[in-house]
This record gives sequence, C-alpha cells and structure tokens, in this order.
Amino acid sequence: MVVATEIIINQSPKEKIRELEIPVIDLSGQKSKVAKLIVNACEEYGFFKVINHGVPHHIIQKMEDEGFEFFDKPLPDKIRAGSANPFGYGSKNIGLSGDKGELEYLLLQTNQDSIANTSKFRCAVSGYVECVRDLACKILELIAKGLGVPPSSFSDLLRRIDSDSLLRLNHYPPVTDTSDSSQRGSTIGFGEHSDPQILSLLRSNGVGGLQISLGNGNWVPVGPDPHAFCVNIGDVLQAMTNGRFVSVRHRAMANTLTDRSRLSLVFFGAPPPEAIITCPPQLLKQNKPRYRAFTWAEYKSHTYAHRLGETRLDHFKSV
Ligand code: GA4
Repeated sequence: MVVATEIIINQSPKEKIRELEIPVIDLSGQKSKVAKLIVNACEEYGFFKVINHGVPHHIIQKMEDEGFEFFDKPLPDKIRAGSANPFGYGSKNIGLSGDKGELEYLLLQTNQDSIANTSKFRCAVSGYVECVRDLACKILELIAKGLGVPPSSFSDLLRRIDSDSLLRLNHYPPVTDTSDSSQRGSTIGFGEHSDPQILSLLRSNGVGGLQISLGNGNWVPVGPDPHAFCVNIGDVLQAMTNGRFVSVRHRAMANTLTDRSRLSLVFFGAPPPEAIITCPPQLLKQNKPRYRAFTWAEYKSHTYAHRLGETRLDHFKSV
C-alpha cells in the first residue's frame, strides 16, 4: 500500500503540495539487491522510478520529437491516423464507455504495423517499443528473482510475438483553468484508474501531472523526471501475485499550471489474448487463490465494457 509521509493534502493554494517520494531504483546496481528493492517498492507503493535503465537517450528523444510533431499537425491530419476505437487518435474521449479527459492521444498496438502515418514516425515507435519492452522484461525478471519464482514467469508473456502490449502517447496542452483560486489546478486530465495490464512504463517530458491515490480519497503528485521511467504494477500482476502487489489507482491532472505542453509516453506490457492468468504456485504457499483463472482476452473485454474508474479485478475474485 502506498505510504507517504509529510504530505500536505487539503492545501490552500499558497501551501506547497509536497510530491510523493516514490523509490528511485538504480538498475545498474547488484542484481539481487536491485531485485529486493523492486519487490519492496512493488509491495509498499505499487509505483517506483528506475534510473540507469539502459534505454538510449536518442531513442527517447526521437520518440518524443515525433510525438510533438504528430500533435502539432492540423486536426484532419491527426484524424487520418484512425479515430480511437479504441486504437488511433483520440481527443477528449477516453475508451468506449463515455469517459472524458482534457487531452489528446494516440493509442498504438505494438504487435502490428503502427497505425500512424509517416515511416519516420513508425521507425521511432518501433525503436522505442523494442527498448521499453526489453526494459519491462528486465524489470519483470528482477521481480521474479526477488519473489523466488522462475525467471521468466512474467516476462515470457511480454516476449511472445502475440503479446497485446500497447504504446500510448498522451498530449496535455496547456489549458486555462477558470475555476476560483481555491480550486485552481484541480481539473482532471485523465481520470482515476488502475492499469489493466502487467506492468506500465511511463516517461514524461518534465511537465508534471501524474498523481497517485493513497486509497483514502487523497492524492499525491509524482514529480516529473525526464531521466527516469516511472513503473507501476497493473491488474494482471496483482492477480499473478495473489494480491501481494497492488495495482495502484492513479490519474493525470490537466495541464493548467504551465504554458508548456505535457507529453507522456506510456508502454503497457500485456499478455497475449489467450494467455491464462494465474498465480505461480510458489507464491500461493498455503493461501487460497484470491482470483479465479482468466484469459487476458476475457479481462480486456470486461475492461472495455466498463468505465475507466471501475475496480475491475473485483469481478474476477474467486468465490
Ligand atoms: C487505462 C490504461 C490504458 O491507458 C488503456 C486505457 C483504455 C483506453 O484508453 O482505451 C481504457 C482504460 C485504460 C481502462 C478502462 C477502459 C479501457 C479506457 C476505458 C474507459 C489503453 C487500457 O488498457 O486501459
């Protein structure tokens, strides 16, 4: 569970909102130590940052430049990338059940040719996806080591050719906040939710917005860090660890506090559609499975049939 000390929550505008210091883990450290740190971070926060992650700067820069170039295009050009159904270009609508947001985005499947236009863009996407997928697999292998389960227990699902992983580019242009001064900065950009997949890797361009739920109605901002990837546990990994790791709810605030656009790149590492999600026996020990076995295809269709903020894993609890 997320524990945060020294947080000022119901702050008046003059008070400084402290940022949640989620663990920052240096991946260049000794493997078994890093594995332990990651498992601790997953158990206590569900979120952590990684540095010395090995994704080359030029690959990130190229993806970010292409992202900005795409969102700078006139609307008809962006719409030509395919309207989000759910993949493609979307603006202010999220998913298929009527959720709204203060952003525009491009949602891409990583196991197909990119929907988006130019080959320059495609080249940036495939270079970026290859690196972040490797990073996600490396983190999942460290998690497996820390938990004492076979090394590929989680990462194999992402390495499979038919893995259903996604790349999302979220663009939050600066918006004018017309609310009174006590409410300023409280407009939501992308509403509260947990990520359905295994693991998410987020990178943003130095403009803040991400907030993590403390589970009691309170939220804490996570500082932007262009040198790190912010990693969080998804619902599938919560199920595969029998609830030992929690897929923590988070949201993004609308970009009302700066005049720079926020661009976040999020890789969602997912299993193949037919993969059966169960907890490895080594993690169950004497405990009963909290969730029934389900396929990713089943989980995904439940996800898309419901609203963004729904606690969808509840539906898969074992009876
Ligand atoms: C939340 C995490 C990812 O951004 C996402 C989102 C998806 C979408 O935008 O198409 C969903 C949302 C996310 C969960 C509930 C459903 C599906 C919008 C929505 C209302 C791509 C994902 O996999 O699930």
